[in-house]
Amino acid sequence: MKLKESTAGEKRGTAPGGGGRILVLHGPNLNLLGEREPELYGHTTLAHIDQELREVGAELGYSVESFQSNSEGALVDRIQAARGRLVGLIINPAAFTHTSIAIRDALAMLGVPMVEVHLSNIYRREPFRHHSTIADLVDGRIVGLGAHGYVLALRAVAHMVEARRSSQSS
Ligand code: CA2
Repeated sequence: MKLKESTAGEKRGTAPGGGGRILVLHGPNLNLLGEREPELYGHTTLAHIDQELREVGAELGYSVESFQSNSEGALVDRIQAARGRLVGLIINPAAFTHTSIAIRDALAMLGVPMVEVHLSNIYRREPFRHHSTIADLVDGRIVGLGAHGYVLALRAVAHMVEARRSSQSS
């Protein structure tokens, strides 16, 4: 009986006694953060952002896992692999924000709280950056606040996970 409970918990990304697993996805070129174009994207590296998210996640009781890829297919594969194994998701699809129906379709199957993050204020930039294929699918969006936007997104996802749990248990 005990074994069965922990297996089910692991599958949906809920460690025993913990808040669960939150996945952070970073799209193409974000691996270069802090190295190029700091005037647009800031000086913070992706490794630093991921480290901070793990630390804040641990304080909130969540395990935070990050994944970056320059490939649309790899991001879709990672989303599919996460089905049923996480409690929330944060995504900056980078350039795929404006083009990818494949990422949108994969995210639509998850059924967990999701927040879209952009480092820059995409609405102050070229018109082609104003459209996001996932804007209406995600629960919330944070744009233009730089690296701090990810921490805000993490807190928002944790808040939604907890609100969902308390409404399910009442
Ligand atoms: O503002 C954002 O977070 C973006 O998602 C960043 C994408 C851009 O295509 C979106 O329109 C808005 C670009 C990410 C490129 O990242 C770089 C990082 C360092 C140096 C060069 C590119």
